[in-house]
Amino acid sequence: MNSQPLHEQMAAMMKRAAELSDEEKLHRYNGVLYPKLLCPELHLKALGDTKARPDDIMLTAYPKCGFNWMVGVMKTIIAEAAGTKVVSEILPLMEFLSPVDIKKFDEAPSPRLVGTHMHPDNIPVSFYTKKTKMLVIFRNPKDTLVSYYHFYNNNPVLPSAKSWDTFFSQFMSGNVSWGSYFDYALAWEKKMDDPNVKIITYEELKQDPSQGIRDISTFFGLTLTEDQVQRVAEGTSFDAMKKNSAKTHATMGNVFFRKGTVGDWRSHFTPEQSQEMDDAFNKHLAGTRLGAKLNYQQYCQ
Ligand code: PPS
Repeated sequence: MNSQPLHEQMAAMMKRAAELSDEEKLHRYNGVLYPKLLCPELHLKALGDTKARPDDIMLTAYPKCGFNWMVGVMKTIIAEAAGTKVVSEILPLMEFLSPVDIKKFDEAPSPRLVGTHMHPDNIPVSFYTKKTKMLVIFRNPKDTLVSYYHFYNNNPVLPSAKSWDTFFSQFMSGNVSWGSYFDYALAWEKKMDDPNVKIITYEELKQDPSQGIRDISTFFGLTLTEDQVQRVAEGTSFDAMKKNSAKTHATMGNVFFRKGTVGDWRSHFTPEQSQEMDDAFNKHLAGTRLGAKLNYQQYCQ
């Protein structure tokens, strides 16, 4: 929405971030923490006015679950799919939009690519009433926590994590930006039967990117040949996206594309922390369909 070049937008944001103390960087809105510079109250209040359309392409994820990967996949699918002209792009996240940006969003031609980290109950209601298709990407909570820890330490708009142990406790209690992983997961679990919602996991996409890309394109009604599927897979591998990240994410490229692996938690968690996460998973998600889809035993134990 912003017509300024990306590197200039980024530089301006970093300058404003440097003027804030860690304590000033987050604020609460309706009980949930958000980065103040990116999601000021004015923007969060205005979000509810956003008018969805049935042909919007919505990508949604809890922070650090693979949102930017999905953006790359979706953009490449759209570019490859025959006859598809893209798109008004409202990214990175709709909660960053000012009221003026929301007006531009309302006027943008279809189809629009939109994204959000908002809890599903806080996604503007029109995305449900208009039956917009939403792709949700999940990641196992241990790797999500590790990725978030590094992001706090390397993204100037967020406060730096005081220590690993402190950040671990904050994540477990939901005192991180965009709130609790488990609240978020439980809310999507309730929507798993909605035909307009598709949940995929970081781990399944990592294991078989081509199948993930076929499933995603089918969900959005976009047809790809096998050659196109392979091109999307190659163009959106971690290495390819990291290599291109100075163009797509300016100075923050190496921060958004950090390591891109499954199981990094093993070099961070103490046995006690691992047990605490296992207990939380069992309490909240064991026995649920989303819990089964996350394949916790395989990736987290
Ligand atoms: S954000 O800032 O909340 O939107 O972060 P998000 O993009 O959701 O997640 C960042 C993590 O996704 C990894 N990533 C990838 N993994 C595999 N393949 C590709 N192409 C890819 N692109 C991004 C990124 O490296 C972050 O994970 P970590 O574990 O920190 O490396």
